[in-house]
Amino acid sequence: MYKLHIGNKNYSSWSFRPWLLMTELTIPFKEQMNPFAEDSNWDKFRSFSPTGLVPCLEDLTAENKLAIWDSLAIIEYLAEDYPNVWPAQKEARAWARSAAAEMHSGFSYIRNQWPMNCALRIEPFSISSCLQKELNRLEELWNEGLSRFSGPYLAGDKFTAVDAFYAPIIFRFRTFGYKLTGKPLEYYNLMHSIDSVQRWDSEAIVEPWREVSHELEFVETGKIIKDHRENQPEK
Ligand SMILES: N[C@@H](CCC(=O)N[C@@H](CS)C(=O)NCC(=O)O)C(=O)O
Repeated sequence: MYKLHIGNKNYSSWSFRPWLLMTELTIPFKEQMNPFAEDSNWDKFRSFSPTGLVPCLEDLTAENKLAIWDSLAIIEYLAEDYPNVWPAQKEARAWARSAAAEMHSGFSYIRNQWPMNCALRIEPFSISSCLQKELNRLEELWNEGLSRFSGPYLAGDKFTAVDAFYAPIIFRFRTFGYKLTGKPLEYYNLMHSIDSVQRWDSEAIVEPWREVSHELEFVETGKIIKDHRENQPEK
């Protein structure tokens, strides 16, 4: 049995990856929500995660207490017992691993300039050339996977880890109103139709917490046109 430590569903894109993969592949786990603190998470998160970051997976069946920190390491750990984490075909598996690694270590402008916030809809003031370059690369990558492995998922006919890695992007694109066409649009719609994606989304917008640094990430990015959180804090 696993315990998956996650951060706020509204903000934590890294947490969303293993949570979605485990939920979609029906890998049993206990979810441990750790809301972000206003000042520092270090002391609080260090009780379960050596880096003080989420996500972190605890394997409760391991003889000695075993924590696996970092989303990519978590996914590889799960893959040792669940072969359907990655595509079955070797070429698709290599492509999926490369694409997941690219997201893990790249796309910094998308990740920093267009943060994940399930509740908000934003009109961006502008799109920098660096951000546009990454958006173009991302669409190229999605087009390649969807054509090469015939869809409807990025590396073939089944949801695998590479889809989990790109899942936060579909919330970012929705927030910033980024328009897709063709195969990437079909993929975007498919991902939004997945029950577990909808579950994360609906649980995100009823969270009671507002963490100031995450809320302020958008001030310089664009104009907030809608906030879907039902339980707005009292003014
Ligand atoms: N590379 C790490 C990134 C983890 C990460 O940055 N997590 C953020 C939340 S999405 C966090 O825990 N932030 C808390 C903090 O910075 O205090 C992974 O893939 O797990």
